[in-house]
Amino acid sequence: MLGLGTLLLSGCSFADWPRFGWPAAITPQGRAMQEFWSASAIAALAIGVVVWGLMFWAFIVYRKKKGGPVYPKQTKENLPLEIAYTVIPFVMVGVLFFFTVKTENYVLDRSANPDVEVSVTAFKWNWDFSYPGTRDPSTGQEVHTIGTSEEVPILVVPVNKNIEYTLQSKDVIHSFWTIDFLFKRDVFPDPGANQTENKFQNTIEYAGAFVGRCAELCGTYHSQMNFEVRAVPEDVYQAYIATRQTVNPATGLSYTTADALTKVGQEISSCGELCAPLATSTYPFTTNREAKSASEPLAQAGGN
Ligand SMILES: [Cu+2]
Repeated sequence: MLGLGTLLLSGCSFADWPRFGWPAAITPQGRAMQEFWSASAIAALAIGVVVWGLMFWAFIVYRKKKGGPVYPKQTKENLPLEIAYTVIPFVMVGVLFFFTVKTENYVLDRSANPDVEVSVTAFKWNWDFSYPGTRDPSTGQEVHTIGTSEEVPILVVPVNKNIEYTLQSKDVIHSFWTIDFLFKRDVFPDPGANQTENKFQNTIEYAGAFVGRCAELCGTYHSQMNFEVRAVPEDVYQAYIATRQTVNPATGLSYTTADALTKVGQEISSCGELCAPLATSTYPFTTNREAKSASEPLAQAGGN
């Protein structure tokens, strides 16, 4: 316990400590939760060692001895002991509560001026991602990426930027869960009228494709509400957003998500897999409710 206290006081980072099953974090928010988890597990183990020690000490010292009495000495009441075993757990709960609130406040903290704002609209049964402040020349509205049964929607965001997600639903309650964020938030219809907290922020520190799911049972095709968060370098993100706001000469319409990613991938060759036109972390699931086997990626299922 003394060693643990010294560690806590020295401000040593628990990020490098054993994670005890906690997944690796890709955001500072996820890491804060991991540090709390690691520290809690280590503290619990330290207390466990003390408890096990006391147990085995009692087993050995007070074991039945040859020639001893049939019953050990009968005692009742031990006020100091009773106070100790009431106060100590109370202090432990207090410490856990303090660090829970501290971590939660950090994870839910929002800056007044996020670097990037994205709007997430859930509907039965897919996602509509849009970028406030942008303009799609074909529709005159914000740039949208809307998922379909054939195409998983991709939310393209930059790495190392503070991103604000604003969530709303068009119908029932859904839940926006990007697994690697280690964070999910229910998506309510009409958040204003329902007085639900529908914004959160984070910073993604690693480029990559991260799978997302709907985590609130929302009806028949709930399981098909998969999406992808594509965290890309800043220059790729800027090129992507710029491209989405221009007209694709090949179609006469504004660039779609897939076409824009393809174009940016050609312009910025280092983008590689991060500019793949379609989701790489998941794939569209079969909408056939009669299907007797799980969905498989199209390539594995023998092409389209
Ligand atoms: Cu849903």
